[in-house]
Parts: sequence; C-alpha cells; structure tokens
Amino acid sequence: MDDHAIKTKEELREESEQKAKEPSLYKVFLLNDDYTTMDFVVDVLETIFHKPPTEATQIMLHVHNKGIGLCGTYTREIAETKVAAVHELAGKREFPLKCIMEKE
Ligand code: TYC
Repeated sequence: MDDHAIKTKEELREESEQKAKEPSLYKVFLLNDDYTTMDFVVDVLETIFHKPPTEATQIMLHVHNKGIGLCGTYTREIAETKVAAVHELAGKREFPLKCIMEKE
C-alpha cells in the first residue's frame, strides 16, 4: 500500500489482526561437514526435528550431497531452541555439526 495514503478502518483492522495472528517464520537448516557421522545427523533429525526414519535419512543425504538442507520451519523461539539443541547435542559428542536459521 502507498505509504502516504490514509488507511481505512478496515485496513488498520486487517493490519493489526495480521500482526496478532501470523508470527514471522524461520527456516532451520543443517550444514554439511566432513566429520559428523551420518548416523548422528539422522539421530538429530529424528529426535530434535521429529522426522520419521526414512525422511531423516533422505534429509541427511541431501545435506551430505548438496551442502545444506531444510529441517523445518518454525516460529522464532522454536527455531532458536532447535538450533541450540543441535549445537548442544553435537558439542557433547564433539561433532562440528552446524545448524542455522533464516527468516522466511
Ligand atoms: N558429510 C558427513 C560424512 O560424510 C555426513 C553429514 C551429513 C555431516 C549431514 C553433516 O549435516 C550433515 N560423514
């Protein structure tokens, strides 16, 4: 909408409704590396991202072959929690696995 136009009551109501009902979404990705085991990545996708075994394996292989892969889309707090959980679990096992989030 043109910034200089005066908004109708309906436009203002729609805007505030949208703000209240539609939080921003974030994509969470895993990155490939040479050291993290395939089994561990599949485990991460099953336990942290709740992927069924077959899909977890497909995503892991996609990351292995392409360098990056989508694990899921979440609201900001959930995405932040997933990223932290991946890094915490990987750190415990001394794997350099990286997980990033990007606003949609
Ligand atoms: N490239 C790793 C290997 O060959 C496997 C791997 C897959 C690592 C996905 C990280 O996000 C990753 N062991």
